[in-house]
Amino acid sequence: MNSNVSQPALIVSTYSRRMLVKTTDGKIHNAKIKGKILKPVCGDVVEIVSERNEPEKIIHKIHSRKNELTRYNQNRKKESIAANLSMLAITAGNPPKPDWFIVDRYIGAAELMDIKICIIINKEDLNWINQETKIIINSYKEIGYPVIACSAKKKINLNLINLQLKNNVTIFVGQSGVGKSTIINNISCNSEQSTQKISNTTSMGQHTTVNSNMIDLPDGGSVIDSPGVREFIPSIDSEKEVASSFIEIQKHGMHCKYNDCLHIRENNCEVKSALKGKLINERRYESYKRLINEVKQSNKLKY
Ligand SMILES: Nc1nc2c(ncn2[C@@H]2O[C@H](COP(=O)(O)OP(=O)(O)OP(=O)(O)O)[C@@H](O)[C@H]2O)c(=O)[nH]1
Ligand SMILES: [Mg+2]
Ligand SMILES: [Zn+2]
Repeated sequence: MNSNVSQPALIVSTYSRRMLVKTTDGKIHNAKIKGKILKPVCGDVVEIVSERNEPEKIIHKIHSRKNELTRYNQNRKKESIAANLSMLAITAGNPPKPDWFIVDRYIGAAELMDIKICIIINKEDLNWINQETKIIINSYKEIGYPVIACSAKKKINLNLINLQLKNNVTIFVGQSGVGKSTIINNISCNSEQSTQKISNTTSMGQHTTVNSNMIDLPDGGSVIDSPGVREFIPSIDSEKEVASSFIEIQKHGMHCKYNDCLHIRENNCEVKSALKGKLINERRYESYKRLINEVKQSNKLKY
């Protein structure tokens, strides 16, 4: 490559400000970011240049994003986790004990981004899927979300996951330890990309993922492995956003008496009627109320 010519590349791995990028010829390069303002994430298309005698490429521009998954960091600033996605694979497993509120939040984030959702219930081999869990799984199916129960360890139903992921750009999210990396390692081809990860010396635990990596799938499409720390929950900002992130509540809410009905204390609320008629799942409605309250509280702190 002529040293000063800019060319597009895809961000395939990030660890702090160190990056791996893939150029259109399929080659992977180390890259660093020019200046302090740009914050590229996995899935970003960027512009890179080479500098004379420098092995690393320089990232100097990020192309506009189709969408991005965001969260609040410790300083309550919104930051991007990944960009240009078409699917969120929300993973649960036991251990750790599933937190369905986190699952609902992720579903909400995907709905707000208008991307596909796949719910993955892993570690089936440990026989943790009891009656209560089955009812929760069914409630997601009833809303229309695909749910796949699988075992990454015993390689059960991984073909069903592959079918969902085909030709999509998917990020795996969920609590730490649910098996996101194990699933991804079992469904992705052992490409140069998946083996060439940025090495990290500050690893927090045995296998815990600390960086984001994008890996190609054998049948087309790619997956992003992300760290699953508990605080890695997506950002949802306003009560209106909460309402649109629970699609079954939004659907019934369209017929409420008041346009700005939040379906909590209002009269003539169709969501409340649907709840009584068991057309809306009680647990999901509780998640909805909890998220409304959280958003209210955090907005109070902002002002
Ligand atoms: N029994 C059983 N164990 C599994 C299964 N999938 C993953 N595990 C184990 O669960 C542990 C955590 O798996 P990881 O794939 O590292 O989990 P993760 O979601 O990537 O975790 P973070 O990177 O910390 O977010 C490992 O010890 C895996 O071997 C499964 O299907 N069954
Ligand atoms: Mg991991
Ligand atoms: Zn209402």
